[in-house]
Amino acid sequence: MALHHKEIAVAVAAIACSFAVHAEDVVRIGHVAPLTGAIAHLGKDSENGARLAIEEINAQGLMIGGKRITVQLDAQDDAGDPRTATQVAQKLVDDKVAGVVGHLNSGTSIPASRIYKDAGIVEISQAATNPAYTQQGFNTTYRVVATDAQQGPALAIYAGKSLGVRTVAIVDDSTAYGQGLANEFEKAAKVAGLRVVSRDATNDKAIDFRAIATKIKGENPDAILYGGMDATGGPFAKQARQLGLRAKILGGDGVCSADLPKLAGAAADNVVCSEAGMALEKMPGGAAFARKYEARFHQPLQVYAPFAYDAVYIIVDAMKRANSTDPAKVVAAMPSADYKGVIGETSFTAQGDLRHGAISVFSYKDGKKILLDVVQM
Ligand code: ABU
Repeated sequence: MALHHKEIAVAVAAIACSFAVHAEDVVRIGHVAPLTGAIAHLGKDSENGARLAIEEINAQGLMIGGKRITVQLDAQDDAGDPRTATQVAQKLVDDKVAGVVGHLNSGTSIPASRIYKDAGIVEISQAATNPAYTQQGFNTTYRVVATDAQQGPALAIYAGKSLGVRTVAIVDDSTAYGQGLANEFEKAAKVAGLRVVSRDATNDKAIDFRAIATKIKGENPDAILYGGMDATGGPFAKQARQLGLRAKILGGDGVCSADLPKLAGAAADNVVCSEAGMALEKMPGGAAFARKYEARFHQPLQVYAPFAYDAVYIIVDAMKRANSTDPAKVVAAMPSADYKGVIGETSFTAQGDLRHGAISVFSYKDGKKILLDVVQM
């Protein structure tokens, strides 16, 4: 039967209306990390954490402002590259995300943060530890990990007191993170009475560390602080062992992954590293989170998944308290965040740092990461 013009117009209007309602009810949350390159495994781990949170939130059903909201993950790859990070940040602004979990690296989080600040969109880094990230005076910039101004001293004090280290060489990967951690460690080591015998720099794409390791072997330090990620820290530890260095290798959270033993081989047993948060086994929801994560993704979590997971919930919690998904209202709700999640209770200083951070110290034995100590900040 043929439809009249009026009936067709009503049908078209109804379809258009249903699309409009659907579009309004979808809220995007961005996630940014390196999904390509040498630390893609860390980026994917973080993305998995964010994805898990969003799947749960949608399954539970989210009502905001009297409307049913579906949260969509806007997952982006910045390749750990500062220039790509700013392009990706602009894409997320153009996508009209309500908030961003990211970026993973300090060297990407810092340049991207200005773009989110100018757009009035909250950014919660799941991993960036360089102190400068939150020192820019932006009301949109937050993180759910401790800073290297806490991690560096915790490592130096642990090395001096618990490992009996008296002399230390320092190597960094010339990134904002690696260099920043090395600086903070160096200051604290000197205060703790350790003697810093040398300072060297490599880069985050390096694969051959034999020249630096050979030079340090001649200096015979008790330990070497490596400021960088596991993709270079693992081979550094492995090559140092092959050259016969006896020094302990100290690293920060970038080194302290589940994959380190794959990258360092047996030399992982010579590594002592820290995480800029509570150890998974001590987190209130850590064990349950690890089970859920492994059931969903069929792999062990690396480091940052629980932090990205809670960061999504913190943004959604801000939406609920604001009763709005408007980014400006989400930003306005962030200073009063007090969220109890997997990583513990998260509330922020006026600057956007954690009010109550922790640093956890680990070693490796037979390919397994072992908790040595937790320092509350
Ligand atoms: N915190 C280590 C990995 C992320 C960063 O670049 O800070």
